[in-house]
Amino acid sequence: MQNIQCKLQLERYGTLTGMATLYAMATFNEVDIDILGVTANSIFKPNDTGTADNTIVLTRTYDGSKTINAKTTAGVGKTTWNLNGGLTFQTLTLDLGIATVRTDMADFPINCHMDFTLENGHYEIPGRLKIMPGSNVTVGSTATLKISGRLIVLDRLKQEDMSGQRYPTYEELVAAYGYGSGNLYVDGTLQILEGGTLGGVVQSNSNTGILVIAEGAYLTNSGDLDVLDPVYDLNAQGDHYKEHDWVQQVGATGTYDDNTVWMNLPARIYDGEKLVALEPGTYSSSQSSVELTDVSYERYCSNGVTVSDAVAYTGGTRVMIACSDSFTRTVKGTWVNKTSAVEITSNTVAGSDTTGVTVDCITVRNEDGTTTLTLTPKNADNSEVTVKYVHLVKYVVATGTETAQETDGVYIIPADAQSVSIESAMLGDTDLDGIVAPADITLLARALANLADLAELQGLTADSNGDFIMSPADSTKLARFLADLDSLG
Ligand SMILES: [Ca+2]
Ligand SMILES: [Ca+2]
Repeated sequence: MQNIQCKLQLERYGTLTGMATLYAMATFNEVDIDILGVTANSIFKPNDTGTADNTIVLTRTYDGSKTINAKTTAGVGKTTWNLNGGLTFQTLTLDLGIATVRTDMADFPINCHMDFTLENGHYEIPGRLKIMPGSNVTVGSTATLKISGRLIVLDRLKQEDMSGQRYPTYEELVAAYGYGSGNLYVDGTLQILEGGTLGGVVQSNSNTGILVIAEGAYLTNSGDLDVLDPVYDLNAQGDHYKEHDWVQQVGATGTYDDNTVWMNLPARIYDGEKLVALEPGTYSSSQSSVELTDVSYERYCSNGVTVSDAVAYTGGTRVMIACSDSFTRTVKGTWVNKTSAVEITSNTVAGSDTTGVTVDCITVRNEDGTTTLTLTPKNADNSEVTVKYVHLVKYVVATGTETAQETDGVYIIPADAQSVSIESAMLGDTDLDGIVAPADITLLARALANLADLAELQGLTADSNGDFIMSPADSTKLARFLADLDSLG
C-alpha cells in the first residue's frame, strides 16, 4: 500500500493518506485510504483531545534489511510503528463507487511487514484485528489496550497458493526475523471487555504486564467444534461457526480454489509449565523466556489445504476435515492469576453528571494477599482525562472502616479487607459539583475560617497544591488556576 522507507512522524492532528488502485468487479478502482488521522474513516484514529497540541502520535521507521525471500513479498522490509498518546483501531471502509469494501466482517490483518508498539496512553479495538505470523504488537508499560471487539494472534499459518499468491511460510519468517509466530507482548495493561474476543498467546517482556479479563469475554475453545462430527459441509455449517467468536477463519474460499482453515484458537498464557487457557480475572506478568515444543491446536481445514489427510478440491461442496498441528515456538513471559477476592461495593465520581468521567479500577492480588488498586479516570468516549482527580478509597475490616493511603498512584488494600468503596472527584472541585469554579474558592475560604465543614472527599479536593495540608496556599493556587496562571497539584 505504501513504500515510505524514511522515518515518518505525525502530530496528533496530522493525517496520513494512502492512494490505492484496487482491482474489483473486473475494473481497477482508485481510492484514497485514511490510514491515520482524527477522521471518521481512518484506520488508526488518535485520541482527539479537543485542543491543539503538537504531540507526536506516530513515529514510523523502516528496516530494509528485514526482507522475506518469498515470491509475493520480495524486497519489502519491516516497518515499525511507535504510537503515542493513545488511539482507536477503527474499521477500514473503502468506497469504490460501484461497491463498498469494509473490514468489520473480517479481521483486519497486521501483517509480518508491520510491528506496532503502543508506547503510552489508552488504545481501543472496537472492531476486528488480527496479528499475523511474523508481526509483533507490544503494549508498552504505561499503555492500556481495551478490546471490546476482537483481537486474534496467529501462531502460524499454512497456506496454499491462490492464484500463485500466499502468505510467507513459518520457515521463511524464521529465516528473515528469527521467529515465525505472531507476537502480542503486554508490558502495560490489556483489558478484554464483556463481549470482546481474544484468541492466541499473550506474552510479556517485563514484570509490569496486567491482563484484566471480564466475565463474558470470548476466550476458550470449549464450544461445539470438538464434539461435532469432524466432517462438515462448510456451506451448511458456516453460519454455525460464525456464532462462535473464538473460532478463527484464515484464508479464503473461491470459485476455483480454496484454502480456508477454521481453527480453535483459545486465548492462552504461559503459567510457568505450559500454555493454559485464560479465564476471566486478573493476571500479572513476570519476565522469562521459554522454548515450547509440541504446541498444538486443532484445525478444521477445507479442501485444498496441504495437510496429510486432506483431499483435492473438486468444486461444489467444501468438506471440513479435523487435523491437529504441532510446532515449536518461543514464549516470553510467565503469567500468574492474581484475581482479587476484594469486592468493590461502589465506585462513584462526584459531579459525574456534568463531567461524564468514570474511574476504571484494576485490582491485582499480591503475593502476600494484599490487593493493589490502580485507578484511571476516563472520559465518556474513553479518551484520557487530562485534569487531575483525587480518590477516597475506603475498605472494611473486622474492626471497622479504614481509609487506604496512596503511594505513587496505587492503593494497597490489606489481605483481611472484605470490601472496598471508591469515591473520586476533580482536584479543586471543593463543592463536588463537577466543575472547578470561583464557588470552590469561596467554600475553601469558609472552611479555612471554620465557617464550613468539609467531608473527607472534599478535604482531598481542597488540597489544590498537593502538599497534603489544607491551607490558604490552596486558595491562592485555585485562584491562579482559574485565572489560567497555574496548574493544580
Ligand atoms: Ca465546584
Ligand atoms: Ca494544600
